Amino acid sequence: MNTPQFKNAIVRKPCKNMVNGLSSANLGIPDYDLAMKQHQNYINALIFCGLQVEVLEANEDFPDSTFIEDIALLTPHSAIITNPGALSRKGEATDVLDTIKKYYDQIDFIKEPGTIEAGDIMMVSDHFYIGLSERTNQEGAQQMTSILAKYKLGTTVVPLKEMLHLKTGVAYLEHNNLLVTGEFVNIPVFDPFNKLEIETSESYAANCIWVNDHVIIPKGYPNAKNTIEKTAYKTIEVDVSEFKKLDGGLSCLSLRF
Ligand code: CIR
Repeated sequence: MNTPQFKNAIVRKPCKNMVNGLSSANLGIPDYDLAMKQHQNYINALIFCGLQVEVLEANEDFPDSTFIEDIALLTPHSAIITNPGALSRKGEATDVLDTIKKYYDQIDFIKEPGTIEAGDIMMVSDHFYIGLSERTNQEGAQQMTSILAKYKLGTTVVPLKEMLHLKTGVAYLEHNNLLVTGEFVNIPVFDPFNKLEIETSESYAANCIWVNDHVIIPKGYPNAKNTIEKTAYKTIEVDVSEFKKLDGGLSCLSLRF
């Protein structure tokens, strides 16, 4: 399997209206000023890992728009603009399209009645695992499968029971290593991987990102950190407490390609 090297990332600054973002976390209202600082630290970590980071201005019309991962899947071959399942997030990609066009000639779109949020899509080389969730439906997964097939990219569908998105509970760290927690620990579809289990009390740390052989992890999860470091990765901790209040994690905050 090829190990990718990411060169670019696109992020979007949090908006003040993030206090009205979707949430089931019960952790209180996010502090916008602190979120801005944490977002800058996140950008710095991506830069440290060698990425060129394009920073988009906030969009107050969409409280969850800082979670830019969900609105597009950027593969080495094409960009696919998703159709979020959350009503308040539909249309979130519109003002990002021009930026994506700078990097991609080939752009495909998921259309109604298909819905999909890219937090439900995990890339493993030229294969993509697609979570079926409250945000991603069969039709959305089917459309995504057909689009990816044009580029000889395969898919496997993974039904979710509890988690918001697939990548809320799994993260591919390359070299066949897969972080897993909760409902994903024992499902056979992930048996071919070397599973690194994250205990339930630290499950938030299962959403971390591999970026060019560093792993960016959320601050405050010592056992997860230890597990990842034991598998020979260098970790970078970033505090994302204000995004956790909106059910968002490290992967959600960027498009990496
Ligand atoms: C939402 O519910 O859509 C946002 N509050 C959080 C999105 C997190 N995105 C992700 O897991 N990829």
